[in-house]
Amino acid sequence: MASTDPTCLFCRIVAREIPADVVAESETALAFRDLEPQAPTHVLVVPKVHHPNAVATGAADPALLAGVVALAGEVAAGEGVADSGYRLVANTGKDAQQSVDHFHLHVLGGRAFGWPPG
Ligand code: D5M
Repeated sequence: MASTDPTCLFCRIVAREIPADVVAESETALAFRDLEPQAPTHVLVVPKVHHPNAVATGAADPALLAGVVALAGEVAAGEGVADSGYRLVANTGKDAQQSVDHFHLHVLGGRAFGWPPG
């Protein structure tokens, strides 16, 4: 059953208990600027209910995962990086250095990225 976690940083941002620079919102997802930007555009897109990662979100509610991706696309267009290209990143688990246990898509753009990622 989807819910919110009062101890979760991103649930608290969704609840507007912690301030964030919100750039877009849908019925099911919120987009706000990352506090530690790694690119000229660095926005996080999160579902408004708590799921620990992308796969768990999709397993519980495929439409919600699609909604997060759709809002990420709107953010990229709004930031003017849709044509030049951008990166969607979903760090998942310890080795990927996921630091917040609430699914978030990083929308990174405005510069060229290297591959493979570090
Ligand atoms: O990414 C978690 C990201 O969350 C990381 O890039 C910093 C960012 N962060 C942490 N606290 C905040 C607040 N309060 N507002 C905005 N952004 C924040 P991960 O993939 O889990 O490493």
